[in-house]
Amino acid sequence: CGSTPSPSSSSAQSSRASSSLPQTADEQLALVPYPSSVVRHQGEWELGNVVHLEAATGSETSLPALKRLLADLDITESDTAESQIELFLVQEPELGEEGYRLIIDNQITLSANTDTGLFYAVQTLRQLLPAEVQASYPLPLVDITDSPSYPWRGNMLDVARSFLPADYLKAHIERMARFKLNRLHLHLSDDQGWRVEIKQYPKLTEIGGASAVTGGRAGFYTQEQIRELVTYAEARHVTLVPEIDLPGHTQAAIASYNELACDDVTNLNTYSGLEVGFSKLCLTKPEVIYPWVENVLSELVELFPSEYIHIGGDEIKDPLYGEFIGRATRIVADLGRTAIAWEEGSVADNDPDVLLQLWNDQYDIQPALDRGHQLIVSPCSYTYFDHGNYAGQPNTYDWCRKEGVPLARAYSLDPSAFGATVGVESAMWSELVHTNAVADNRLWPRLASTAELGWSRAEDRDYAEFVARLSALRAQLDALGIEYYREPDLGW
Ligand code: TNX
Repeated sequence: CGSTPSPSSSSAQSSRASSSLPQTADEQLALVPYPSSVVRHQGEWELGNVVHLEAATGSETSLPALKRLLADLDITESDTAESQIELFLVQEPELGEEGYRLIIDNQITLSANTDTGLFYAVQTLRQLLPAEVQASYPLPLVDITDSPSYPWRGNMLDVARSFLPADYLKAHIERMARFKLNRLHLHLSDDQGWRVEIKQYPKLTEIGGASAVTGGRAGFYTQEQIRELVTYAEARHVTLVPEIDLPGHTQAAIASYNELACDDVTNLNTYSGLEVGFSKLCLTKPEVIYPWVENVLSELVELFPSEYIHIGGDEIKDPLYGEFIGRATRIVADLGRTAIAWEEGSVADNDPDVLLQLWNDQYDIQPALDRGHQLIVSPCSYTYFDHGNYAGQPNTYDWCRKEGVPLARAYSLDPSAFGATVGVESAMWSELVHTNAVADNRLWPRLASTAELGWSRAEDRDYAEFVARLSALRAQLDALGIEYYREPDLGW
């Protein structure tokens, strides 16, 4: 048993290696997202079924992640094993906060400036290995140096129209982490439902939490569940970014606390339809709504350590809208955090550190860019995964793009084309997504393209290569239990 160091080590960029390794026809390694630099050497090295781990202090999430990987492959640990995997912290400014180096020669060496970087090195190692237990684990001789293009590599789940149980979120966080995605934006409130327990306003979940879109699931996360999810996500370097959608999309809140609506509003019931843009907090009752907004957001920041708190701001017309957004973003700032608003919020007088989330491909965001705002790029014709994997897919929307958002389209987004951006986020609205299986179908494999858009350099992206690499990772998605769409481009 043990390891077999390879005799040869030419430093060719890419060289012929054994077909037992997961790699594509043009010999790219089957990695998604593809690393910034991959130097291949001829030959292989075999990881034994018993390994010796050397881990520096500071690997508090990466070492457990490595141990999970080894356990999944029935690889055990022994101090006397010949195969060695070493994790250690370095100081290499070019690797940044999230970058890492992974060297496979006569051992496996993972190094990074941070535990986050080491965690991503482990994810890369995982993709180089088979998804299931095997008799042996041959690996390519390789020197990978890798770091992301953008700090924000996100996915939004609308859990408000139709609820997704906490167990699904956990599985989803793990799946995201495998592809180095690091922001899970939770759309926690909308007309059809309120999904997070707020102790000062119990009716939000008693009434708003019991409602959902027709055919969808009701429910809510208790504060205890949120805390558990936050801890789980932190161990996977995923930040949970909460959104309370204000001042529109608030029928569930209004049905729970009628005083939030103007006195002439007659519809004070919960709502299960598909319309948008009909409900709003009563902006002419500042003495009622602002204390409520402050109280809700202050409980929210207690629950979510995220630097950013999303206040929504989409699809609502009101003469006092701009003033509301300005006040709401300042409430967030007073709580020590930074607000995010959907693009419409750019009309308000916000501090330039407020992030704007662009969703309409045609929106004129330039004035906000000129004022120094940065964007999360989510143009609907590329990133709205409630749109079909193909034109006419049942139970999908097509209002933004008649042809739907096939994988090739999703992959063709250039996040830098919209101006200063912190990164990219795909969005799964759930008016028409009512089960875990349908959520999987809408999210995968397209979310792998979001991951690559957020990580790799635009000039390195090639759809044919991406497809070949992702196709080779099918067993990894299967092992995660993902009920993905069988994308013909991938041969699935
Ligand atoms: C637009 S784009 C919405 C959501 C809907 C979605 C359906 C945006 C910020 N809001 O309220 O769920 O379209 O595709």
